This record gives sequence, C-alpha cells and structure tokens, in this order.
Amino acid sequence: MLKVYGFSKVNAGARGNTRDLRVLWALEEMQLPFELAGMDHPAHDLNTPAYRELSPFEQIPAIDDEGLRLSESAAIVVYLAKKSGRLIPGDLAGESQVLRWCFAAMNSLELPLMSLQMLDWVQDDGGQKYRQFVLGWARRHLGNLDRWLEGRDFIATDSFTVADILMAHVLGVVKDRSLIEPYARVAGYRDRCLARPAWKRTIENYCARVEAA
Ligand SMILES: N[C@@H](CCC(=O)N[C@@H](CS)C(=O)NCC(=O)O)C(=O)O
Repeated sequence: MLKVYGFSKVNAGARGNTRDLRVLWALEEMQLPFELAGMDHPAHDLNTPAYRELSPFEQIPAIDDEGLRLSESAAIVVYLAKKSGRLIPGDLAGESQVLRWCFAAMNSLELPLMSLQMLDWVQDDGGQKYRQFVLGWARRHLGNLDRWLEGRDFIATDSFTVADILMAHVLGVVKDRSLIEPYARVAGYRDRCLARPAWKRTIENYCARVEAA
C-alpha cells in the first residue's frame, strides 16, 4: 500500500498551507488508495535517520510506495500521475508541457512568492531594498503568467493536470491577496482550480485531522 508522510501536527501559521496538501489533492483527484503516516513537526518526527532515508532535507511530503521512496512534492505528483495514468498526457509532447509547468510553478513562481512571504515573516525593516527587488521579480512573473493564461483554462494542456495542482497551490498560499488580485486571469485560474471538489474534500479532511502547534 502507498504510504504518504504528511503532517499530523504543525505550527498554526503553516497549518492549511503545507506541501503535503499537493500530494493529498493529487491522490483525491486520482482516487488512489493510500495510508497516511502522520508526522508531528514540533516533536521532531522529521529529524530521525529513518525519515532522512525518505526525505534528505527532513521535510514533508514524502512517500513510500512498496519500497519506492520519494520526496519533493513535484516529483511525487508526477510519479503518481504516471503511475495512475491520470492528470498527465500519455504522449511525450504532452508530458513535457506538464513537466515544464511543474518546474515553472516550483521555480519561477514559488521562489519569488515564498521569498516575499519570508521577508514579511522576519519583518526586517533593513531589508527594504531587497524586498522591493523581490516584489518586482514576483510581479514580472505574475504578469507573464497572466498573459500565458489568456484563452486558457489550465496551465499546461486543455485539461487539468498535476501542473495545475502545483501552480494553484503556490498561488493559493499567498497571504497578501493584493499581490495576485491585479492579475485577473491568474486570480481566476487559481480560484477555478481551488473550486474543484477534490481540493475541497482534501482541505476539509486535512483541517479535521491536522493539529495546530
Ligand atoms: N521542495 C520541497 C519543500 C518541502 C517543504 O518545504 N516542506 C515543509 C512543509 S510545507 C517542511 O517540511 N517544513 C519542515 C521543516 O523544514 O522543518 C517540496 O516541494 O516538497
């Protein structure tokens, strides 16, 4: 049985936004059976030699599928898509488009958006020059994403794929709504993905299960 390592307890600020949700959402879309291993972050469940075998950076999510051990949310959702034959096209050209947008979500978008969020967490007033730079970087990529979305419902192909799970999650965890709202197609795309019944079930189950530390 596929085993998924997700949080059972995590700090209140992160609860509801963590990256195990990407994997849980993909599994819900694919209707694949799995067993959940709940990990308590404050109790240091991630900082053991056994868990490091699965996840070298001691992070969530990770999976163990009958001995196939994988970390990195993007690698996991692509693996699950290929395993199930769902949420990824079967041909090389279509698969490449999905991979392209998985990388774009994890790199071109998550990097500036997460960096901005972290700068706001640390509230380092001396970092204003750097913050302005990162803000410009984020806005440039959001603007380009907005243009790409013209006439498109989904990011990589005509139908919903695992690239949309990653991209919608990256956009959805941005706390500062005013950052995304000027990009109407990006905001509409995010809302369209997050309105999917499988996401709603995923986040509901997560909130019922995961404790806030
Ligand atoms: N690139 C990794 C990042 C994983 C990650 O940052 N996980 C966070 C939770 S969302 C984590 O486990 N944080 C706990 C820690 O670093 O101690 C992925 O996409 O899976």
